[in-house]
Amino acid sequence: MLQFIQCTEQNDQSVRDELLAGLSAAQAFTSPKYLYDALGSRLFAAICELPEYYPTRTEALIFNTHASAIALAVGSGSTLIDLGAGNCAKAARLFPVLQPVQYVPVDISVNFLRDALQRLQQQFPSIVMTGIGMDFSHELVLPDSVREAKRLFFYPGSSIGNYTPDEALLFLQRIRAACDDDGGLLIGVDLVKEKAILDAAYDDALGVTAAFNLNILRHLNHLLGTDFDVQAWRHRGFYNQQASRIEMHLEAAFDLTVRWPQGERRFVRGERIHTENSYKYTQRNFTDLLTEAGFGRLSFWTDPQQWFMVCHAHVT
Ligand code: AVI
Repeated sequence: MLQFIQCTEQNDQSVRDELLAGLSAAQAFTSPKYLYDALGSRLFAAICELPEYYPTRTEALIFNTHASAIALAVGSGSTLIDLGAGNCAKAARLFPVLQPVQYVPVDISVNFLRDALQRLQQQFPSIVMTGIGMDFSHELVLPDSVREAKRLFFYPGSSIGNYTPDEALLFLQRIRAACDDDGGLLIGVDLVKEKAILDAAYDDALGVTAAFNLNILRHLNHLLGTDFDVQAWRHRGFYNQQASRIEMHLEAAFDLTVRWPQGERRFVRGERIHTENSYKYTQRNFTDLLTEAGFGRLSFWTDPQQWFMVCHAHVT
């Protein structure tokens, strides 16, 4: 009943090429996926506990408040495919509501899933569980042991916001392509709101988000052999209203040079490395995105302040 499958893994050289291209670009950048080494994942879990970071608890409130309506829209007996499952906790809370027949957590490495899935299998012995290691930001071709009937893709936490809208469209189209006619998507989306609330959520008083952002430099030192000195960089996290997105950057506190085995990059004081975007949507523009990707028959649930939304979409 319990199976683990590791699909393609990005090799070390392609990781290095991708990262060094970003660090050497005129406007230096890194992909947000590198925020999540072991410590980064723990820091992100701590962010989710912060009073300023409303998305996690608001989404949980929506799932609790609207559980029966969500169950009705989704229907039972699905193949629940949990993208970026981590400790599988969010999906597991929904098992009694969604009653899936197969649970398929997907994360970058199958090893992240082992402990959680073994525990869950004991708790829910009648659900077939198939853990998959895959970088689903690149491809979404699932192994044959994942049932094709009634695939329900689950993508909570507003992770869709970490893609640009163009990338988000491609990603949703890939999900659409992985579904039969009875497939669907259950997704959490963060909504546009007052700038002060968004600024605080990504630049909290305790400095946990700062630590999360700065930790990428330690991760880069490990992956690339760079000599980033964390003390020389400052966290910047703010809402860019024109672009409807949070931007996270690391800013050089003074002129400095970063070196790695075959190269170096000079940064002047105030120069930044762009580490993450987190796009915020309106119900209207997210509807347009879903429609363009091939989804319809949409249902939306939100919290009383309309800060966050959960959406279910059928394929069309
Ligand atoms: C994972 N992702 C949805 C988080 C977000 O809100 O964009 C990552 C994060 N970055 C800073 N705080 C949280």
